[in-house]
Amino acid sequence: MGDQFTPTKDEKFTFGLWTVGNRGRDPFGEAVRDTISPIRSLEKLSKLGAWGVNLHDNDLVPFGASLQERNRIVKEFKKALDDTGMVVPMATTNLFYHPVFKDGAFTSNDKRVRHYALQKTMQAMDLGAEIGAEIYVFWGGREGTEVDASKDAREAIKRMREAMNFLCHYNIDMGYGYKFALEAKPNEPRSDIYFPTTGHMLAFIETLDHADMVGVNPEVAHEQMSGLNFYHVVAQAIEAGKLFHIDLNDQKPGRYDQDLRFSSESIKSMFYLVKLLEESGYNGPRHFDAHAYRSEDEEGVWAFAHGCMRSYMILKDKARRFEEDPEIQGILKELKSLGSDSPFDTANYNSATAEALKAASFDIDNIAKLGLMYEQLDQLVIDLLLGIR
Ligand code: GLT
Ligand code: MN
Ligand code: MN
Repeated sequence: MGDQFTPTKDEKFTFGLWTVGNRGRDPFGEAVRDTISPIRSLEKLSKLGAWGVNLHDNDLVPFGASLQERNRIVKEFKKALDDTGMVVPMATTNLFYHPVFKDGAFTSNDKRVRHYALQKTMQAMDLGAEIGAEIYVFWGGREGTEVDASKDAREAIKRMREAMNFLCHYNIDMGYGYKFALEAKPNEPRSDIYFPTTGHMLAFIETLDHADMVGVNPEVAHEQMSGLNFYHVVAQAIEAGKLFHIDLNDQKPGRYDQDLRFSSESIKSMFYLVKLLEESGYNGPRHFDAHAYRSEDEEGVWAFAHGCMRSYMILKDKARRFEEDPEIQGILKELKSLGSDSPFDTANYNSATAEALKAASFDIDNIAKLGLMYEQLDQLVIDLLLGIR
């Protein structure tokens, strides 16, 4: 029996096939779970209340499959989508697994690799379009270096721009209408990855031929690996009109990319994130890019998937309570009205305002004495999150 936190398809929860399909392999040990087929994932996730799945080309069609094989797999998968009422809102390319990508894909020093990466991406875009994807993610996991002598970092940026421009043109040429979403990560599997944060991506996007077509896909773990405040990262992306997709998971500070169950660690940060997503009117998928602990069997995988969605639902409810809490709202109202009688209109510049502002006197010693009630406010949030409010 469900409760008020039981997910429904209206929430637009999605999982990468690679997430529930993660077999627990790590650099020190073999797989601990059997493969879960894409069709089984669709069935199980649909029953749990998810809206859809996302995939890399090779999560569905094995590397090197014949055309005939590919078409058979796609046909069966499309039937399973219909049967389960699931959708595929996002697709992406695996440009990191095969050894040919050991020095990057779009930024490789070998021009043939750069061109092969474009070919593989175009084919994967064709596949995504065939199964209804509208968002296309680019995660350049291998686009980096260990040896900076090997590549001028400015050249790598230019190569990435050339690839993105080419693929934007292909998107237009084919009439696919994809929105491209660039995903940053600071390191792992490379020692240093180019465009290490979402902020770097946002700056890069503005230099592209079709900047409008391109936004970001921030991932909780990746920004937290850099010690950044994920809520601030996403707020900037939203404010710029560039949040095209999001990778939800969790991460402990100072570790490798853990891809933990959503909100299993940074409860307070994830509260502000969910509150932001819900209040901003972000209408895209709530995508989980995480995986179950290596200790788990298949049951544990479904418990993990359920847990990601459940925590989101709980935090969404907490966000509603925050909005309805008279004490919290009372403090916020006071904070918003601080100094509201200051008579200058600085939203629109004119020289008269500038002159008047330069001549004005401010009672800064008195202003500085004012306590801001942040201690009280933060404790109210803690009370709320810990369930006694
Ligand atoms: C890979 C990576 C993720 C990316 C996926 C999309 S693949 O699992 O760790 O962060 O979002 O390419
Ligand atoms: Mn990701
Ligand atoms: Mn990750």
